[in-house]
Amino acid sequence: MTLLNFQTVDLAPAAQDFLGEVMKGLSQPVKTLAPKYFYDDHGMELFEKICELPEYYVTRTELSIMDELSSFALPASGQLAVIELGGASSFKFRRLQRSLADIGMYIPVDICRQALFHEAQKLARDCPELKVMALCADYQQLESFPWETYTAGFTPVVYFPGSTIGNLTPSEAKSLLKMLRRIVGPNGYVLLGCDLVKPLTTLIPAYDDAQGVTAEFNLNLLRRINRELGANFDLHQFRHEIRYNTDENKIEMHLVSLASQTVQLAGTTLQFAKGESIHTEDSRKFTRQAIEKLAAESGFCIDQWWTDSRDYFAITLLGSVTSANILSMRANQSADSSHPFLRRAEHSPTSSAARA
Ligand code: AVI
Repeated sequence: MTLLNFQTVDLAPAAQDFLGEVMKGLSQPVKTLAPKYFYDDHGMELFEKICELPEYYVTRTELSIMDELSSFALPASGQLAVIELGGASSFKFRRLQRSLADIGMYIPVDICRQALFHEAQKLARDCPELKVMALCADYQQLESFPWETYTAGFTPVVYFPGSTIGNLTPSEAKSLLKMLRRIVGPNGYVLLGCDLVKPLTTLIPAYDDAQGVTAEFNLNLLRRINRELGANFDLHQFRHEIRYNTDENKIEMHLVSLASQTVQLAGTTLQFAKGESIHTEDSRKFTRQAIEKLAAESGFCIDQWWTDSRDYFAITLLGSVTSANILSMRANQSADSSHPFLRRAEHSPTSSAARA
């Protein structure tokens, strides 16, 4: 059956240079591997398990904030076009639909073509009133995409949940937000999930759980390199390790070599000293000031900020810095109740503006 509300656009993103990036990362004095390579099929399954772990508060808390909002509207004219980065699973968008009023169009963006198109089609079938356009593209391709052609008449809102922004370096995060500012224009928004700084007694177990699922997720990267690139990593000779970098407020994931050993990869012999680590991921934790700074450097300001009762996670609505919203924010400081962004937010006891 043809769905009139569904279309796909395939920008055919270039295949990633897995071998080149692995070789480069493992040839440096401090060995690294890029976290984007965690997500093969097994890695995705493991990540889903992580999201359900008792120690991993991130997903549960983000969803609870969204549910608490119950219903909120943006001060936008017309319907919203929600553009979700990493939208191969429509799970979070379906929750967002329950809270955010007036969504007329949904554009999930991902490089995983098959999962993206399949999920988006299911959503279009379930929501006949919603226009769904699945866009297979990498982030670099988004800048030159003719957004106006597809979203004319809608207010664009980029949705970037899960604190995935925390897995980027500060300069990557800033470049991404600057690009998003250009995409959404002066009247659009970014709805950003950010994990917040919190005590280590909560943070460390979230990345080093009792069942060892996160350890398996980390080690699976070596398994993937063995399978796809023909390397011979012995997974028993590496250990998952978590470090907290207090200067940069970030959890670091490492794979530490348990012995002095060599590994063969594409005709090259890689040396590992006993105790040497491969740095596989950073997961940055934010303060409100850090997000404000990042937003300001990218041409945004915080229009709204919602957290949970423990201040573990924040959902942040970033709007363009325009004279109109600066005036509106000033007015908000003197008269909360008249603020347009709080039309529905007073339902949320933890909306910081509502608390102020
Ligand atoms: C995807 N990302 C937000 C996760 C995080 O918490 O940084 C990835 C993750 N790594 C280990 N556990 C979860």
